[in-house]
Amino acid sequence: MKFLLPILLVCASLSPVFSQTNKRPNIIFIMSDDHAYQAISAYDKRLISTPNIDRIAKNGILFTNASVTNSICAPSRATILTGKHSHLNGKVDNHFPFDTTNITFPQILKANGYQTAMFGKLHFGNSPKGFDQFKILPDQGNYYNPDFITKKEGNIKVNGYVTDIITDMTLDWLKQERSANKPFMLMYLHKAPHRSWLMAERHLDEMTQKNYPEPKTLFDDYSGRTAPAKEAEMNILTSMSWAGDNKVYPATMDSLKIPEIGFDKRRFAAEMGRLNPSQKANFERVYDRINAEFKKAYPSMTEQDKMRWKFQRYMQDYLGTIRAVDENVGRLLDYLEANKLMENTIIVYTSDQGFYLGEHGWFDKRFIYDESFKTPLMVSWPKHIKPGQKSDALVQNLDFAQTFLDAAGIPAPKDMQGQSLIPLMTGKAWSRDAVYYHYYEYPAEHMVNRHYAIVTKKYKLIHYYFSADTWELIDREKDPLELKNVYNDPAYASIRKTLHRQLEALRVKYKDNSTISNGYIDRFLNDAADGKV
Ligand code: SGN
Ligand code: CA
Repeated sequence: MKFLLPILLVCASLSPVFSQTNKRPNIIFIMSDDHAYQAISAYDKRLISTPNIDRIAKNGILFTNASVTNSICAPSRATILTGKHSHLNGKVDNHFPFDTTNITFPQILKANGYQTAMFGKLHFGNSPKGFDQFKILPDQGNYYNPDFITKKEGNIKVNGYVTDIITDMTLDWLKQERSANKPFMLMYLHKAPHRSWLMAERHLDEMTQKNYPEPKTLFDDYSGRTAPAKEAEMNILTSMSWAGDNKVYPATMDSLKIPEIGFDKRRFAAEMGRLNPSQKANFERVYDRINAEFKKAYPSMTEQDKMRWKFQRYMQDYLGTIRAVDENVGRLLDYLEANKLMENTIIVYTSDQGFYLGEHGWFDKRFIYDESFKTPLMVSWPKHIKPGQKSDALVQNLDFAQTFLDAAGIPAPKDMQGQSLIPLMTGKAWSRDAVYYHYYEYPAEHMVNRHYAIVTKKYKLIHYYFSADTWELIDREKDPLELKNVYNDPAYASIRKTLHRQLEALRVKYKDNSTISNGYIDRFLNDAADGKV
């Protein structure tokens, strides 16, 4: 054996399978929840500086036209894992569990020798398949002292701040559980910056003192588009809650006779109820001051002033949560650098969708207008992707599964619907003229009507259906703020015709022939009757 071992090792190193195994890259998929690209300095420096997230773009490629197929949490995650549009993987909305008979890319990687782990938010209503290890938040999860569902220890509660905890779990896994003999695929999935925007205690003082530039369309009156934009319940002034979101104390609301929006006070109480006494004292120190200032200012505020005040409060808290995401991404990158794990690791930073930061007067997502249709995406892989690149290619969350399988040298199942981004990222031929979008979750919170659409670099052709039946055509070059529907403008007659033809072709290509999908409405009404929604 003493003599045999070196021979075996030499033979093994010459065997193509072994050497290929050795070269297979690690994959680290970092995804935040509701992280708008406007809130990443690699895209836009006006709101916040995110030096650590930006490191990934500097080391690799930044996509300026990345988008999702259905701008809402669990459906986006299902599309990422399956490489299929919502109508085929079945996860059209947030309400019902993911169908675990779907084949996901982590299952395929694991079966092909990858070590796999997931930490953070999944939001599927069930546990992920294909993972050697996972610790996931139940449902949306909580910012403070969160519970986790774990593969090996059952349900646990961890004290502290969620973004730090998810990172600790991720680093612990890299240090203690990662096998040196296998490539790994790690999903590091933040809850932040999802609503209700509770930042880490250490950022409270700094982040609640700032003032932010307003977007040009903060006071959009929705007159240039068809009915769904106006009907949506996403306007900061009229739908963002005073207590639950903006942290106006219920007692302050009572003293000023401010009516509740939604389950305003109950949501606030639920959030604060999770804090331990020292966390609570820290929040109160800061929010006492804000409440005192607000009490003085409120009586003379116009409706416009209220909108402006709520926008600033929203930005302080939302961006506050991103400070911890950026710091923690930095901790992970530092560890990878220090342990020589950068070179052959594909690192992705993205979000499950974009988010409105006051554009069109909105918060939340769901619509196909740019800020929520597009999503941040940057990828580094030093051995293969030249640093400092920018791409405006029409890439989507639909493409991840095939990209990762391609990088690992594994053929993708024929029924996956995306396109590997490896050729595009490594300077080879890649093309796509248009992408397809379909949003379903209606009637539901925020009341964004169902719609499907085709998007090219120049245009969007959108069909709102269900409670509306309207078409919109947006000229992305002439109208980048997306304020004007030109569907009925005779100057666009021939473009409209072409886009209709292309949209029908895309629906055939992606096998989407339904508008009312998958019994959603019946399930929704049943749940509503049972008081579940
Ligand atoms: C919660 C939020 C909504 C948000 C959905 C979906 N309301 O219900 O504002 O749109 O999640 O978000 S809250 O009052 O509970 O905060 S997603 O990212 O999971 O799709
Ligand atoms: Ca989300």
